[in-house]
Amino acid sequence: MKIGLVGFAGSGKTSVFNTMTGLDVPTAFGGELRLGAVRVPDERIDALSRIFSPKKTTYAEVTFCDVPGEHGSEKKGLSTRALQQIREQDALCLVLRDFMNPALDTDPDPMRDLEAFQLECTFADLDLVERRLERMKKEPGPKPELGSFELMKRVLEEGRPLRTVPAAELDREPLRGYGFLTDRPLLVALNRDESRASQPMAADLAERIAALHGEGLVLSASVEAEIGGLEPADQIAFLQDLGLTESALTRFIRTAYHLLDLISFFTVGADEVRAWTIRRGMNARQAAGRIHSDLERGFIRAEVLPYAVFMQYGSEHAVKEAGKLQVEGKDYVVSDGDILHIRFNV
Ligand SMILES: Nc1nc2c(ncn2[C@@H]2O[C@H](COP(=O)(O)OP(=O)(O)O)[C@@H](O)[C@H]2O)c(=O)[nH]1
Ligand SMILES: [Mg+2]
Repeated sequence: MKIGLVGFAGSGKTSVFNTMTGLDVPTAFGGELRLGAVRVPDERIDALSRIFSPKKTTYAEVTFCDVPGEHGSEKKGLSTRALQQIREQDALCLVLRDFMNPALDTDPDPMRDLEAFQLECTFADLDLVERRLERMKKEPGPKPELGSFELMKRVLEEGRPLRTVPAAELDREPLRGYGFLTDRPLLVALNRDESRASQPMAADLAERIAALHGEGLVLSASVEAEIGGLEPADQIAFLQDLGLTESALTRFIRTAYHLLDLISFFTVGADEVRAWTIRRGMNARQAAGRIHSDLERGFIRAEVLPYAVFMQYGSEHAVKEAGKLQVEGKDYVVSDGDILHIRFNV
């Protein structure tokens, strides 16, 4: 699962990528595509780790990808290669510039950049849809996808992203291989300079993002970079000076995680407290398979302990005494925050 940091050159993608991954990629224009694993902060794991004092604590991770977003041949728009790289991402995080960048000759205008990006993605999708429709017309025999493609053409011609079409109206399953850009989950990060980091997003921009069925948030890559280099005690004072209460990074990473429809279940013990990532809707047996294929193959049952219940009783023993331990079969749909013990036999 990859989340692509996308957008135009100079918007701060590499800066955001560096603060999240702790890497130190040069923030020059262009550059290469980079991948970085990012730990998903989770207070529940912090709390479980305090209780179990395990030898090892493991957080969930997501992969972020810094997509250079080079311009096309006419020095504007995105190049074919950039669009192809964006197509390979599971979710898109559009970084919009809202600070003066001396290397660019235009003032920041996030709405302009949002519309430009949205338009490029729409054209790229429309191009795919139209070409496929042309081919379908020439092919003999049944065309089960015709209705879907005609619907997508109408939606895109109206300037709407495909992600706004409800699942009941468009069957995504046969469309997976196409990699439609406007169907990807979208997170819009407005990248501000320090002085305006605490101001909320302008209402018109927030409304536009909502209309595109995206999620929006404000951050400042330069603030995040500075926080990263400070001692914890200094971090709070630094944030307060800027009118902020917390780093935006935690919220950013968590939002991206949920955008992918990912949830975490936990395993606990003296050796390790660990968060595991699954897609929402997976059952106990599939979840067991994330831990080890033996657990999936030899699955017998899952002992389930929702995090909130565990915290209410304070220990596994107390939960059992109270008769609150759930014993579930393979079809049980795992919830975010479930603590699982898989019983298996191979
Ligand atoms: N003032 C300010 N400058 C930033 C911020 N984020 C990035 N920059 C600067 O903008 C320039 C381009 O940033 P970079 O991360 O390379 O953008 P990219 O082309 O989207 O990867 C660099 O000089 C950064 O230092 C920010 O939040 N505030
Ligand atoms: Mg860059």
